[in-house]
Amino acid sequence: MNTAKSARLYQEAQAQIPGGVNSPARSFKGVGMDYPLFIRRGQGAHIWDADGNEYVDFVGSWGPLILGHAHPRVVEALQKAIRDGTSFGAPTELEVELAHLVRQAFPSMEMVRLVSSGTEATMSAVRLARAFTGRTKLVKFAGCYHGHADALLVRAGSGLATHGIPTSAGVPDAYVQETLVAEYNDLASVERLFESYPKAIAGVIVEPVAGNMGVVPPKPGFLEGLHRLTQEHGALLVLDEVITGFRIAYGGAQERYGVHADITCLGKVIGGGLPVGAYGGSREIMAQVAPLGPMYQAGTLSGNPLAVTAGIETLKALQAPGVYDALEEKGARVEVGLTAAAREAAVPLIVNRVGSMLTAFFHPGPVQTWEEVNTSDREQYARFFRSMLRQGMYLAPSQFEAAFLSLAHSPEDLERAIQAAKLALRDVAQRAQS
Ligand code: HOZ
Repeated sequence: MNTAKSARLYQEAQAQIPGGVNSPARSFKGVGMDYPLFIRRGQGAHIWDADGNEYVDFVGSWGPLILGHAHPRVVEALQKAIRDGTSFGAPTELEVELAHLVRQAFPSMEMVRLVSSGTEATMSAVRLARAFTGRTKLVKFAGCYHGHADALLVRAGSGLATHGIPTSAGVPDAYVQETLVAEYNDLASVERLFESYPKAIAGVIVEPVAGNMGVVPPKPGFLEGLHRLTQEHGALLVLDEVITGFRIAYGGAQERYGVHADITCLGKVIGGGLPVGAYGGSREIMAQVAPLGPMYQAGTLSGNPLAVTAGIETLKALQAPGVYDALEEKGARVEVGLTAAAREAAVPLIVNRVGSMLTAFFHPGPVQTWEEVNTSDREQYARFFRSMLRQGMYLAPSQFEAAFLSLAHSPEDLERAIQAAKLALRDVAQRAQS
């Protein structure tokens, strides 16, 4: 595989952009490669790099592209919308339409504020929980990642876990003191924090299905327990559905698990590949948000007409009958195929999956906590990744991320991926023996 142009672009990028990437998660360092691929275009489930090599894409821009790349419906709507102007910094009818679609899908979001990214959504949600309760402390979970706002970069997953940065430099100690860290899928660890800090905790923020430490589903009762504990202690439950919203069901984890959120954060799929985030909750909570109330949050490009157009078209496409059954089926095919391939190669591997998001952990299993995730064999993942890439399969360059399937992945794409995985796992097994 010739990737000379990516290598050259990386040289140029490094001179101008820290680490040559605009987000650390994109670096290939965690999988032992010298440079990331520079991507030139995508169509359906496929992408092409700067050298013209084609790959089946299992990253999907880290989740937004549930319809696949350059979906005709989204492209056509964007082409029309762009003729009317790209940004007004004023209300538009489109924003009202997207807000309406979001509220229909998430009944707990009686009001919704649109922002431009998942990071903005979670950062604003935390501020809102503090404004509403008049408390300052926040509970988050080790290995969960909620974007890069200061309060949330404590023992975080995703790129921080990949690059061994448990808590970011530059976050003042005073902020770190306000962030309490519990263990995912361990209700007792949350209970202990509520006991230790009575009437001080504003909220608990959680990825209802952890996706940023790789996929870790909630144990039965975990989300319900968080709801009960927050209610008992006068705190708010903030569900970060940036990944799971419109992904694991149209109404996200709230629909799939029947759990209630006080504040919901959305991103990724609601922008259909353009930058949109959102947060929302009951009318009473959202009445805090300026100009209704005293909690300030703003953005020049919030509700941007192009971004909102891509979101609206994506959500409407997801309303077609059978969409989530199809995603479930594709996910199951990959899970079964990978599991069988690992057994055949005698490689300890467990596939964690919820719908169309999944992670193959190089671990004998079960993987239900951050500690278990963290004992996965990252070297084996890296070897697997490199072999898959050579065979035209583009995976996340880290053991601590999810793979995403889209409606565009064909049965042939998935079959090819499973065959490639067989070879890759054999390679992993041979190296393990040598
Ligand atoms: N949430 C994504 C990774 N888990 C973000 C991707 C990025 O940081 O570029």
